[in-house]
Amino acid sequence: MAKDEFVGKKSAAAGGWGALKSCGRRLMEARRPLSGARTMLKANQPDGFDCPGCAWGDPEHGSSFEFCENGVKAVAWEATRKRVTPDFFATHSVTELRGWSDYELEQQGRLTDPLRYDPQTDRYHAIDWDTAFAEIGAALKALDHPDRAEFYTSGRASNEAAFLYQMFVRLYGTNNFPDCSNMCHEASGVALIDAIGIGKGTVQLEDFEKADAVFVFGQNPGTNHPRMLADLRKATARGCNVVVFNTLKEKGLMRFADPQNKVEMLLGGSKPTSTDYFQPRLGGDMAAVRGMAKVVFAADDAALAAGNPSVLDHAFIGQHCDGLDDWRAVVEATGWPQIEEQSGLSRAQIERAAAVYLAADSVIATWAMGITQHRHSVQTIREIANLLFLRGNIGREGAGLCPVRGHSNVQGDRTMGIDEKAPAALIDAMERELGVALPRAEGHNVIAAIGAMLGGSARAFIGLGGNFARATPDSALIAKALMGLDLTVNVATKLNHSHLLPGRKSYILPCLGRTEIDRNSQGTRQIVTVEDSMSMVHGSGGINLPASKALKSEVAIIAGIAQATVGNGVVDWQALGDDNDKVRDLIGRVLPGFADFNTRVRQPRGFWLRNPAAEREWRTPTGRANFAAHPLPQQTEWQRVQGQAGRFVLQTFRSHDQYNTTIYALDDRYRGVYGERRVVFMNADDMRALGAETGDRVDLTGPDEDGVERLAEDFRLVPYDMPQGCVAGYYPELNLLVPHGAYGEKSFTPTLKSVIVTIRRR
Ligand SMILES: Nc1nc2c(c(=O)[nH]1)N[C@H]1C(S)=C(S)[C@@H](COP(=O)(O)OP(=O)(O)OC[C@H]3O[C@@H](n4cnc5c(=O)[nH]c(N)nc54)[C@H](O)[C@@H]3O)O[C@H]1N2
Ligand SMILES: Nc1nc2c(c(=O)[nH]1)N[C@H]1C(S)=C(S)[C@@H](COP(=O)(O)OP(=O)(O)OC[C@H]3O[C@@H](n4cnc5c(=O)[nH]c(N)nc54)[C@H](O)[C@@H]3O)O[C@H]1N2
Ligand SMILES: [Mo]
Repeated sequence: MAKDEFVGKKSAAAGGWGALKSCGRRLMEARRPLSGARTMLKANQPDGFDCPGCAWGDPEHGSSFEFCENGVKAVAWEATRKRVTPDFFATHSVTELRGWSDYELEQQGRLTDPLRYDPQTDRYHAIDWDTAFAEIGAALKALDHPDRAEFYTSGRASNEAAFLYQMFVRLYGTNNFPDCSNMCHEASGVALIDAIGIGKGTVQLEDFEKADAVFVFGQNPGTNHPRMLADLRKATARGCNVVVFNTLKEKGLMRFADPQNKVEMLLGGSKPTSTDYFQPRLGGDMAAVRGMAKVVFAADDAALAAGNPSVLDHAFIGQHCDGLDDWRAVVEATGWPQIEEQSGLSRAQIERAAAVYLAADSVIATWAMGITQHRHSVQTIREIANLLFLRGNIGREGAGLCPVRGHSNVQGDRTMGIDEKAPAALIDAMERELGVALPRAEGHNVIAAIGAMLGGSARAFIGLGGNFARATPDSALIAKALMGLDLTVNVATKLNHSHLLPGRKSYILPCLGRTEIDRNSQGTRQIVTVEDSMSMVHGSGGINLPASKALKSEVAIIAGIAQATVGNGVVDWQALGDDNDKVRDLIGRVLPGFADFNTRVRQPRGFWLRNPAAEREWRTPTGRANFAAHPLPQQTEWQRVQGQAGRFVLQTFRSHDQYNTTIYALDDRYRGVYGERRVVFMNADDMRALGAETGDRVDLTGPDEDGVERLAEDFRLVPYDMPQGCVAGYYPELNLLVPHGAYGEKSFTPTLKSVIVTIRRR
């Protein structure tokens, strides 16, 4: 095959027939194609299940169906006909399976039975649930301190599962809750708590119908939040400006053909999703926003000098904000050369963006991983909040801050108390309810958990979903560390690499997926609940038959482990594990905003968790919304490598055919890459400087200041519309290049979007 054969046509627009064709293919792979189609009609409907694809909100007057291509993939993935039975492990040793790719493991299907690792045979064997629980409980009790165990959570876990899990772990005696959120929107939480008193967005879906301008920072909704495209395109159609800041030209942020629009599908049309597109260098957004603020302040000076009214919302600032003068001084002290160099945008481009901001009465800012996975992410998000405060763009219709979450219930899991920082109010409420003292010392986040594993002080790992070994930085080191533990337990739907790195004792506990019917011992159908990016809490009930009779719900599995570990003295685990209504009653007694939980969540769209900041009530120490006066970074990673031949800043992101570490297929249609994941996207001039052509093979080396050699071999170059000095490639293949010692200031999120690498031709 020609060396560049994997590079093909990019789609003309996101969505469209390509999306529908892909849906059809996925549904055919599901257990029964028709049941697959019927399944999708229940996605995000009042009497159906919450789509496990993403955390975008559901509209009030939903179209007859409310899902997207990638939602179909997520659902079909769970509804596959294929099974990983105990026979599978009789055929394949764990060492052999470690040599398989993420994609190959994924293809094997759903786990069917609880399994225990046998080091003698190097195989997993079936085991009964009670024995598994008893052995796991005994191993946890045998540790010399509860802090020796790390309790990981992935953001698909339901509210009920997450609540029980944190209660069990705290009764056991630790706050070690590394979770996927630490690698995801942690910076948003940290920044927003200080800025507005709550670590969540203030925007609801309806606000997108009322905004005059939406700024989309560091996000690829065409792949990761496809339903957002319909809202963006509706916005541009009614004259709202959508301004994109993205290092790469992403198809979905340019044009979108809505598969749910019949006329458009027949005529083959598509509509724009944005009105301006700026391509900052990696890590350059803070400088870009600062530049916009400079323009706004200058416009204000000019307005006042001309005897016109101020362009700032002084009524809002005076009544609600603190710290404007300090920030304004920092902004004025920042020079244009630094702004232009860090952002990679010209002053004229930034002036254009600022003009859109100034012309809009109501502005929304959204962002995702392109903003949160840098060293100075918290500062960048504060800068975005500052900009919105200037014109009172928060706490009113059509305006506000909107971090677009990742996993479908990652926001809910934090609400439920999956939080290593052990907030005092939560612990107080739990102690009141349970009548016993709980640990208050801060536990481990992902970075601390990795440190404890590598250092040897951690002895056990329990994973409630997810794929810790592949999602974390330094995946090669983590793999070794996991295998050195006394105990590893994974509650999962499908086999992944984290399961193949067994500690001395190791278990895989297979659970029901969200699309499957969950019946308790009385035969009653249970629902779980989740919270979306807009703080709507809704119910979710599965409609498919479970993949195997032996599966248990996550709630039942957690209750089983808990009972075997901490006993029934304080909590009747059996009763809770068998009845999600009882768990919800308990949540209602402990967590604010959840009173009458069982009734309210059964209303068609669920209920909104009140967000004080959305009503201009600021639960900050100052009682006000706070401007932050951070200097720009001394140097961005881009500035550190600039001018050095062969050195680049690498961002690791998602292809169109993956869900985090789950690889559905090997294509990335919108970026024109087919059948190949080991690629590096690079500016064409940078490729010429390397003397390289499309498809040429390269090796990448990561940072080695800590003495660790980080090498990713044999990747192929693809020219792409992006700034020079910046490159991009897929997660999780490149995680072994990301040093666990490099993380965001205050957020401790690994710098997954700014890794300094050296690239050499092979
Ligand atoms: N189908 C599908 N849906 C998903 C997921 C999935 O894997 N597949 N994952 C879910 C999860 S957990 C999450 S967190 C979200 C992730 O959603 P996204 O944040 O959209 O995910 P990424 O693929 O990491 O894309 C990062 C985007 O930011 C841009 N970017 C990177 N660095 C910078 C920068 O410094 N500045 C700017 N302005 N742009 C930058 C990249 O070019 C890219 O377009 O999606 C969720 N939904
Ligand atoms: N280099 C790089 N690394 C990253 C990122 C990046 O952009 N670049 N993004 C980070 C982000 S934003 C995130 S959120 C993390 C994600 O990290 P994780 O949440 O740990 O990873 P996932 O790939 O989402 O987990 C997939 C596994 O979850 C299990 N699973 C699926 N559904 C269920 C269920 O319903 N119940 C249970 N118990 N298990 C289930 C399956 O076994 C599947 O193999 O990765 C982070 N890592
Ligand atoms: Mo995420």
